[in-house]
Amino acid sequence: MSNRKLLSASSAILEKAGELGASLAGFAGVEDLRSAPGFTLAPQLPGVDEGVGTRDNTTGMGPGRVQWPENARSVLVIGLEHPKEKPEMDWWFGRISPPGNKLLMGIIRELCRWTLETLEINVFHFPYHIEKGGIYLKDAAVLAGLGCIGRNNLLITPRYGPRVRLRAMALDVPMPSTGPMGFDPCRICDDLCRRACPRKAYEETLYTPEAYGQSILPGRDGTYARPVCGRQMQKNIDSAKEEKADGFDAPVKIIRYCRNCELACPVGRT
Ligand code: B12
Repeated sequence: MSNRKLLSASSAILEKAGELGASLAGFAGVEDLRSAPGFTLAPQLPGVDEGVGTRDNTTGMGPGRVQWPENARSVLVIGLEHPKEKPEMDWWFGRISPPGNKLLMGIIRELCRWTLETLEINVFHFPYHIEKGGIYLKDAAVLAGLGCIGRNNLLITPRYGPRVRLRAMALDVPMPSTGPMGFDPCRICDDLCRRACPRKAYEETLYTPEAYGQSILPGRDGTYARPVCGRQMQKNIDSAKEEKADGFDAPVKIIRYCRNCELACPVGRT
């Protein structure tokens, strides 16, 4: 495909993503992602495939390793705003995926169908979990220009702050990257996110350049303790109560995962 055709396909896909309801969208290159910090660190992390939210590995890859679809050249990442005023977008209803994630899945499903039919570009809908064939979505979003990684270890976007959820698809053509962007709101903030953590997950520098051979680390400087955060999420599961909910005949356990580090972030608050 010529560069001109790629550029016009790229604009058409980004526009379609917006029409379908994505709050943000952008492209990143697969080669850049292969060497991005999350992709290189995860396989080195002890217990990366255990704990809250992990699934059985069906890729046959080692823990934390990504199984790239054959021929994937670029990735489209989309973000959907999860505002504080709509907390239910983020809730798990028993084992049923949160409403916000269902919306994201629907958008990518439709984008995949449309891209293949209209532009004749082969696509692949990434699942959420790495161990099921997914990718590290925050790194992909940064390289696609959606925002930066903040000191809370989340993607911070200029418009919505960290209050977005992500999903992605692969394309077998090299769409030009739409990022990264020069944006760093944490420089002028007093660590409101880190101070809001109920578990003090940002007090210990668990990951260092010496131990992991890279300087870009969780929470930027390695000061985000993933196992500690995971314990808070397990507590959220254990304390979930059965409640009546719209669309369910019988009461269902509603899991509300902690969001303190994202809700405390002032970026994008109107
Ligand atoms: C496993 C997982 C968890 C685990 C472990 C979290 C972790 N970050 O390690 C647990 C269960 C604890 C968890 C908790 C949460 N999660 Co979670 N989680 C995931 C999952 C499935 C993979 C994340 C992962 O393992 N990354 C690999 C590790 C090694 O890297 P990392 O911790 O992200 O650190 C890297 C980056 O910071 C990067 N980095 C740092 N600076 C820079 C700079 C540049 C330029 C670049 C390119 C990269 C970069 O380098 C680090 C590696 O060295 C993703 C979905 C997905 N498929 O990506 C969601 C995801 C990251 N989680 C998400 C959310 C919202 C949460 C929670 C707020 C809980 C909630 N209410 O849903 C907390 C917040 C935790 C936090 N502050 O990071 C969202 C984040 C959205 C956003 N705005 O960023 C995601 C993307 C899912 C989604 N629905 O969209 N999560």
